[in-house]
Amino acid sequence: MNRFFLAMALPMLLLGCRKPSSDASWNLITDHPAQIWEECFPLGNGHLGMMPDGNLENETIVLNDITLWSGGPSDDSNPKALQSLPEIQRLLKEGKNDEAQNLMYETFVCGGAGSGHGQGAKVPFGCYQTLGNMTIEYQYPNDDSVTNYKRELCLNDAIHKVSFEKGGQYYEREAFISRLDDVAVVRLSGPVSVSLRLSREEKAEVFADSAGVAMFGQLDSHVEDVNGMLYYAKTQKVTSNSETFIYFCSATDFMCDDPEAYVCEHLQKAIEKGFETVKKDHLKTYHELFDRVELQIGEHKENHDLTLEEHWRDFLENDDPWLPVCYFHFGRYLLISSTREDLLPPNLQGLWANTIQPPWNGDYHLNINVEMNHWPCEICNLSELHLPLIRFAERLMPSGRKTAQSFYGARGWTAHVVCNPWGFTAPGEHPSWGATNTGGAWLALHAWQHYEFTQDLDFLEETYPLMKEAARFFLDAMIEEPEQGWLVTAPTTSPENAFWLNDSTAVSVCMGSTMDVQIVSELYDAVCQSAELLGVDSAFADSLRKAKALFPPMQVSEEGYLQEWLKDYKEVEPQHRHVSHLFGLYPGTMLTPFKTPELMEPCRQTLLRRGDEGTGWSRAWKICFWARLGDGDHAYQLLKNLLQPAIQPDGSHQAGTYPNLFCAHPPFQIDGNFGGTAGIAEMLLQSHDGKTELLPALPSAWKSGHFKGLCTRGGEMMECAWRDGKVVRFSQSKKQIPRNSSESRGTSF
Ligand code: FUC
Repeated sequence: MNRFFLAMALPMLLLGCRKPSSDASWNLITDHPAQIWEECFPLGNGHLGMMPDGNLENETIVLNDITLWSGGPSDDSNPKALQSLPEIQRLLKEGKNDEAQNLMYETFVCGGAGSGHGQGAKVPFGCYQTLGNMTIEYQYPNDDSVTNYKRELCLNDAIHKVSFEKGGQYYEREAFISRLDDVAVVRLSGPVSVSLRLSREEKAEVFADSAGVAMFGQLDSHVEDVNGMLYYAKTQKVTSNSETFIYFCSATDFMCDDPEAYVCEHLQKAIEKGFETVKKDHLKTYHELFDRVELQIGEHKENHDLTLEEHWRDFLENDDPWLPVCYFHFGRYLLISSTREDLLPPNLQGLWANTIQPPWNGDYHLNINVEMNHWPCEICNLSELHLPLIRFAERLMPSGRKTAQSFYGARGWTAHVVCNPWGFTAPGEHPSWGATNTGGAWLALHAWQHYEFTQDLDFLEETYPLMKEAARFFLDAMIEEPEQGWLVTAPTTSPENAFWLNDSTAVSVCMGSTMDVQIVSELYDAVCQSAELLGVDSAFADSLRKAKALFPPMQVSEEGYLQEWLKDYKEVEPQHRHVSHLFGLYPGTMLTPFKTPELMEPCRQTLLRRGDEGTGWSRAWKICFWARLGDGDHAYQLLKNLLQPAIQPDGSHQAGTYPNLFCAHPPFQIDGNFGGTAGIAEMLLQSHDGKTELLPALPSAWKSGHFKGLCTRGGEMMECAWRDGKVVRFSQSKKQIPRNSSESRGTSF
């Protein structure tokens, strides 16, 4: 364990920091077109997304728009729920969890179809959908064979390139999506003529004229008297001398009143500006975000032309650090590419989906996934990209209040597990996974975390109601369990594990799961601290403190691990992918070597019992846990497991990483990318225990390196260099508070 505490090292600070070389470029390179979607490199500007396959004759570019959702706002209340709540709670108090769960199947689920058991496209819940495909057909002057084919994504510039030679001619395709101009642009050079098509499996009318190709349609809402979402997409081709430029934009009526006007205006502006200016502005706005952080481990390879496959082999066989560092930068790239202040947070697939019905509806899952998507935001200096999630949570409040009232008779707001941009906050259709009601509280804690890292009191004041009302829900809804008189959530689950009741019946529903205790404790603390900082609500804060004193303590099982439930039940799946009861270790901050030294060994035992496997995101979470435990080598082991190639020789998919570096649950789910990025940062810098620690969990494989721009709670940016595993230089500077415009609040439900 290599812990270097800032407080003890002030003299070093004065030595200053020699500027490390920062011109390392991070390019994902391959020498062949993509055969499957998970080989295509993603482009995005937080609104529009593109994944070109780089094919020679017929190139397919999968298109996305982060706002494109089917479904619509629906009434998800269930009149039977509140009536049956006392009976469910009585059964739980009597230890009849199985009977409580059975009753919940009938009464304590959302009214209606909920998330449609993953088939949201058919029900009001809806799903995130692909926008469709752009197909570019290329006609070359000769049919000579192709040499020197290269397909690459430059993370430093957010530019995708395909280049090759054919018949003695050099061809290049360059693509990027501008954040500033909100258009995608492709530049094609070389003697080739191209024709363009837009297509979509359903709900699409396509119209082509000399000005370009437009595609528009309306998705199904499946809600009576509610119109489905309208979208409009258009591409225009501009030819000049030996180059062809393709401009593309799309919009929906979720983000603006008139999608067609939005698209035409943006295309026209960009075309008038011209490719070079649009590109210059793209680079400027992108660099402003991406260049905030540097990370380099070991010597940067001079050979810039190694393919991703070659780097990957070097990592798996020789522990070469290029791949994990690139994975870290790729995570920052994905975050910048998949969200922007005024729109939606990244969903289960970020903003990249190639189907009408993506896995799990491509939705916002609140029992780990969407939160994990945001773990890198603060530490990786992309604070403003946290705001779409926090605004999303604020927009959930009206429906969350109804859910609190109609299911629990409680004030405040709550949200459960599955969630969409239409404000779905009710329990899911299956109590075994859908009954956890700390989803809203977990989201509210993101507002507190944003404050901790930015120290922005205006922001805290603005978002205080989000946290306060989330806390109020639990003040009303928690009940006293009969044996110890502890205050607990009921009914609830420990996502998404089950336990053996009386050694024979597998049940999920319970009272006071450890994760709930931890989330609500941290929420109450955050509200009390906020109230103090803002000089408000002292009586309310007192009521939270009093209630918290009655929460169950953390309990250690007979076998030495942290108990997942109130009782020492045995898990149905001891290696379950969720490690919910370690929420307090990460992303929470209540279990630390400083505050709870006696619980560090039980946390370790919990992790050993869960094992080092699991879905992609589960491995990413475990990197973070081991980093918080200060065990860099174990964190590194999990990083290695996360970076296992997902596609097997027989074509099957396993947990790990796809050829384009997308995380494989499997299938592709972006949470693991973000969790892995946050985990790497957490190995290098921690700041949750009232002090800043440099290299708190440095693996022995990472002997030397430097980072710059990672952030701490308290609003500092850190720069640090190390050699032989020891800090040789560091410096810190104040971070600027990111812009927090009230215009970024977007559509309300
Ligand atoms: C949670 C996880 C699943 C999956 C789904 C989208 O429910 O338990 O593994 O990631 O979200």
